Amino acid sequence: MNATPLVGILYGSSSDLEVMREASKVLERFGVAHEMVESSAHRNPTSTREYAREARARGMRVLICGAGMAAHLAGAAASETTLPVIGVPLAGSALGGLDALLSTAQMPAGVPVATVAIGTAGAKNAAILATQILAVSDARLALALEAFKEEMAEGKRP
Ligand code: RP5
Repeated sequence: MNATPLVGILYGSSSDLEVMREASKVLERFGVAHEMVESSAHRNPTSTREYAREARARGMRVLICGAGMAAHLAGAAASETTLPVIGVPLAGSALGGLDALLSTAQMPAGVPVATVAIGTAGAKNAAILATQILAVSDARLALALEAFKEEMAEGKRP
């Protein structure tokens, strides 16, 4: 997608890419311009901070952050931006993603991260939620979301 990205999908490692691609597929379905960037909160703290700091000025409206294990990525991004941040906890560790779920959701007051389910369902829901946030001020997306709900009612799964 070549348009200015409205949604930035950050993920912490190449090992997260397969699951986070599910978020990208959903955004493609809704025609939401986005980009995917690998940046770890722990291994690349400077580039993660800069990405979050510059996102609003670049025209982005929502960030989706997927990470596993200690999963500091969404919280680190949220601490550097006023954009809404959606966190996707990823499995793969000995704890099956429970570590990432708690690390992503348990933010202190003042720095919210909207946390979705662990893994693929969460990645898809993060993209749907991002689309819903954009649809607050976008009638085309609101209509597309209504059609999406009708499809689900008829049995189609996202
Ligand atoms: C996290 O550690 C990443 O988001 C990934 O889910 C997990 C493991 O990373 P790798 O060791 O596979 O690069 O930072």
